Amino acid sequence: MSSRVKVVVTGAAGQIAYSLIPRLVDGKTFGNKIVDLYLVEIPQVVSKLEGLVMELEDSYFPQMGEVKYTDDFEEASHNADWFLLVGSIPRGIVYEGKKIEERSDLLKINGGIFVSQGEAIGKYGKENAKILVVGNPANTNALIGKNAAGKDSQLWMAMTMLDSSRAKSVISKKTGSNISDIKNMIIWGNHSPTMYPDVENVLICDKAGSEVINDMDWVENTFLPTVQQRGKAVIDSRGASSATSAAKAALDTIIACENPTEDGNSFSAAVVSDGAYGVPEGLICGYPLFTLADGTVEIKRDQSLSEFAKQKFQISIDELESEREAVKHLLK
Ligand code: NAX
Repeated sequence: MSSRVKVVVTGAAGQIAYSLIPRLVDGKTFGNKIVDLYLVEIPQVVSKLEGLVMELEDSYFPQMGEVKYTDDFEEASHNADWFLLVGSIPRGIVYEGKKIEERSDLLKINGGIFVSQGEAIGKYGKENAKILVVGNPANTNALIGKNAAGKDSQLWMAMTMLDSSRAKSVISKKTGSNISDIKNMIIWGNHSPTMYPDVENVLICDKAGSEVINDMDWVENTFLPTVQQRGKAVIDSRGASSATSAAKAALDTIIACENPTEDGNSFSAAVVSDGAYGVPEGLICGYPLFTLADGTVEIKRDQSLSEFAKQKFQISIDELESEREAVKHLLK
């Protein structure tokens, strides 16, 4: 295995990136590999990255390799192992004279960005590059990017790890168990309020959630809405969206992909469907995943879904299909 890893991060001057970037080079996420960073921003703010690079240099990170920054994604993408696509145009800002409120507008604007980034990744990224899309709408941005890249050897993921960590936290409080005793926390579907956090297949101190939590009223009326609306609750309180927890989730996704998954466990991310669990092929859908010793990431295929779970999951699948329909002009 190579002792260097090259990581490209977009949205590098944003709030998630400020928590994320230092921890990419702290010797924990990539172990003892030297981490080369290529930070990308839009032209209007790229100069701010000079200050961030100064801070990184001043922080004493023995595993930090080369650090560069640019507003040219193509330049950054050459031979990269990992792409963390955090940058996107958020809801609520004024873009080309129009306030962006609707998810459909968000899909259109960000869609364009992900076509060009996807093409560059397909052309210049490593054959086995891994791509984690954080910028929203994450699943559909990943769908567009993967399509434009056109390279099946590269692994495109949309981040649902934060949803999974939020769900673990709620379950640990409900059951009085430590968060590390909660495993196989699956987020099915879209990273949006339609996601389905699976309280039946989750393992709590090695016991199935369906045995430990015997309270469908709590599941339906407390657990699901709390997890599904947690992002909004953070925004309502902080006046800004989740940043440090989102950064931690991105790091946890990398660690989960870089290390074999222990038996019985899985981690959450959305990847392309090959029809698994009845999801239409090609959608980027939240699944339980595991990593093999050779670094391959696969969908865990032996989970059973109750009628209740199937019904909830279907709502999210339908949403993913309608998002795909909205961006079909961007798909090859
Ligand atoms: P910020 O607005 O603080 O930062 C985003 C940065 O991206 C900005 O500096 C902007 O200039 C940059 N950017 C925009 N377009 C770019 C492009 N084409 N190339 C490079 N950089 C570009 O947002 P932040 O709070 O950091 O959130 C980033 C994204 O993560 C948002 O889309 C947000 O909705 C999404 N989130 C996703 C989560 C997930 O679990 N998947 C959770 C947290 C977060 O809500």
